[in-house]
Amino acid sequence: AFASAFAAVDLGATSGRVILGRVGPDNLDLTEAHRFPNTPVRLPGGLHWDVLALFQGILDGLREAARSGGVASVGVDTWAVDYGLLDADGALLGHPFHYRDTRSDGAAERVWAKVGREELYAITGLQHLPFNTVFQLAAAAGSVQLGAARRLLLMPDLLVHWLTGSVGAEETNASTTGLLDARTGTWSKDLLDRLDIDPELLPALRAPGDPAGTLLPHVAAYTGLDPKTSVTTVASHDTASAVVAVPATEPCFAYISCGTWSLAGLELEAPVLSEESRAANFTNERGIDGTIRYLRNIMGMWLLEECRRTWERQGLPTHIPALLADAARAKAFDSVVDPDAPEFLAPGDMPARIRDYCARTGQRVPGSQGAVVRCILESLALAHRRALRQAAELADCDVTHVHLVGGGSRNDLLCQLTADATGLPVIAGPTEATALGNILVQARAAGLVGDLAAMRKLIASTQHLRHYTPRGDGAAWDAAAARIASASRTS
Ligand code: LRH
Repeated sequence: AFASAFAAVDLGATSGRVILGRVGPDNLDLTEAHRFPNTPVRLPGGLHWDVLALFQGILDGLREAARSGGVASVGVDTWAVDYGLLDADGALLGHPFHYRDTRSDGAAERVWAKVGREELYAITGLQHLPFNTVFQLAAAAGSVQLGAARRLLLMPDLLVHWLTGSVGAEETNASTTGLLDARTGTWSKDLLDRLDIDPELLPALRAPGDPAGTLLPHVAAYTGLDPKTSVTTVASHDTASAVVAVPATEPCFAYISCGTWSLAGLELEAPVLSEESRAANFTNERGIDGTIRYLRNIMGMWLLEECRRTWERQGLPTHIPALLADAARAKAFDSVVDPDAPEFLAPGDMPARIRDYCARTGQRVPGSQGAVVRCILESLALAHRRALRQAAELADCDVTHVHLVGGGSRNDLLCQLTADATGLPVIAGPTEATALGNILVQARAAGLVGDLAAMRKLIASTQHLRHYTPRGDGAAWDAAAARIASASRTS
């Protein structure tokens, strides 16, 4: 018997979902109430999120959830770094920018002129990504909108604000802004001051598990949910929620949260802020209960998603299972790319960019779609290997196996190649890690589950997991790793 149902609102880069989770002492069961597309919109001023369509999708999803029975509470997670600005009347100023918009190109240099690159890392512990909130704000400096802004709300906080009227900054996601002090976990007054960012813009922090208010009357009326339904702060950075749901039962484990991005790393008790860590571009983002997500962003399934969109425009086959079957049959180690090369970040003709990369680095140019997909998956497996080995070394941790969670864990070939490349057993699943983490934090706030270890035990005992053993072709992977190292030097 299930005790209560919790609604997880989980927005990803390509779709949003409202998922119902029923949590009991020995069961944890998910059903998808509603799924809706997340289609970014290009305007003359840049690439934006269609935040009104997203909010409407959430309302429709909550209405579906209400139809299927009682909802104890609601939690919201999305991707990191992006935000909306509110004016003095509380109105949204313009449309939130997509992190893949190019307006922050070159903004980092302006920030580093005020706070050096090394010092910025020593304070925030954040990996360098050109779209970190701190750089987006530098790109917006002097704009009419930023001038009129009284509040900055990160995406999940904005959506929670529209559901409840409450204002706050959830701390796992705040840790991706580049404005939080990694040691104290609070907004860095020193940074805000030196970067001329009005501290009043940033709301008070709140922690996963904190109450975030109840539904506004018009939200309750539209969805049919009880107006007293609470919204609970969850780990609103999707990756932080996914890490909650890693079914690890041992202290030192590696994880890869694999979706549009691959986030590969470790869970630590304290940040690693060394110069070596900065040079290797590892991040110290915050997890729940004071944990540190020590990881690096890898371009992830974005490469395949973007190839698929290109092929669709070109009238070529786009059925993913068929493409993966072609890739499984394609020749191994024909060509590899560095998935994190800057040219792969923005939307565009990804197959052409991959071919250009291979040609430029003197490798065989993948011809067929299957060859392109094979190149992507081997390149990701190599990047997983690189990130996990470096993380283990920098954090001085003995990794014995890898948990691969998220949508990418459905990709059999990627899981096997990751086991092969890392030389470690891979435990794949759950695919719905983010929604599960969102739901478990709500269930804990309701007193239904215990600490992080207990949550993970519940995941391990209730969710379907698959095991992959390395096939022992280590020498071939070593050679491929050496090849990509020299290719990225020449590219
Ligand atoms: C994954 C993710 C990742 C961030 C990126 C912007 O969805 O949240 O952790 O770096 O999106």
